Amino acid sequence: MLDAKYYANLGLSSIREKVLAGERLSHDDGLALFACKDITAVGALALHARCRRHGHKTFYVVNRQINYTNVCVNGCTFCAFRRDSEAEPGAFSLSLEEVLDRLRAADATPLHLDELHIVGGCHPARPLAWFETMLQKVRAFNPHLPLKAFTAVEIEHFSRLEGISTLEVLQRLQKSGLVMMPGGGAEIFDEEVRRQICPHKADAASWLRIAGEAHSLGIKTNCSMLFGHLESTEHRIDHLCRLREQQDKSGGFTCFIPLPFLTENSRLKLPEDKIGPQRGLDQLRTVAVSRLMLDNIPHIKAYWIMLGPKLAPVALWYGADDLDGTIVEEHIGHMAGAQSAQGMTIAELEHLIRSSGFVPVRRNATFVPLPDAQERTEAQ
Ligand code: V47
Repeated sequence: MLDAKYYANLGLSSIREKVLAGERLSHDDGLALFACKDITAVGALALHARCRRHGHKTFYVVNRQINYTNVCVNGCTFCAFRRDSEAEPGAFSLSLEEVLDRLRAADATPLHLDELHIVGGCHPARPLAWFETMLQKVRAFNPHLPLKAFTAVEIEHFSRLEGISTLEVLQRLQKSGLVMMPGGGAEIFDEEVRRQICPHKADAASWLRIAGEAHSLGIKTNCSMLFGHLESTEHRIDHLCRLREQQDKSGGFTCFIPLPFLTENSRLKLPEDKIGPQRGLDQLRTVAVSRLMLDNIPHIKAYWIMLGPKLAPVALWYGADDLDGTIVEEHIGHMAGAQSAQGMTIAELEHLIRSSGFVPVRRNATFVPLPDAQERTEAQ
């Protein structure tokens, strides 16, 4: 499949050799992969790197997402989820009881959650103590449920609100049960693009510093990139290189999620050529290049909510090894026009993985593989 002559004709000989030898690709190699016309040649290299790490395993998690509020002080121009104040139509802020109700409802089904994923907007008036109590109550309800919550952006917001360091915020949340942080809020690190799409959000240096602080405390985190808006391929490669560099230093990134920008209800208006059906190819290529550039991050997620259930399984052949999970309720993508369902059952996820030619592996929030349902029953 990785025929030497074919790659030579594409001008990708040295990249092919590096991938086969497990060597690191350079910034310019990343650009060459974006410039290569034959997307299947790029995909085959990414598949090789994926299979070297994971074979044909594809991971999924039985999880529930809870967005506690969409009221946010950041005012990012791209974001269809956020509301500037409680008074705006469509604004919501869950009470502690409403958060717990969602958890109780999920627990009443046979799902047996292996991850609770909690994120929200940067609310102007919710103190850190509210979030500590929330984590403590969730932990009291189910001490075995891994809590994945708060992006680096929320951590910085709590630190500003409380006038304490981000490290102290992380220590307090960890004490209350935080074990893992989701990868959102990274958007695109380039300062100029960031100024246009999210000028008030934690900047690139802060986002990366907070990830490093979390890692130093033993809190694993994910990382992400929002792409397909104003950024160029250079900006994408720069973003991936900054994540790779941070990972060399602190080592706690578990999974990278390339998030294709969904354009509905956004104040950020894109030119026609950026929003057409050709974006599917760009999304697959970006998954593949991410796998090839991020040689030190074990997992690449094809997040089915944003990629859609048709493209996400194809992305498994382009370097991704994780689909995320059952989800149950999702707002961020759906308020931006995601056509996917709100959730998938375990059977649907496993069928999707098997029928795409892969082997499903159920995992928990920190990517520890779990015994499958049959093994669980037999062990009881
Ligand atoms: O931070 C916001 C992005 C992120 C849009 O860590 C958008 O396991 C596309 O980070 N179109 C939230 N993307 C989602 C996220 C995530 C999801 C699932 C799993 C994990 C994980 C993380 O979504 C935001 C932002 O980067 N986003 N608006 C949009 N219109």
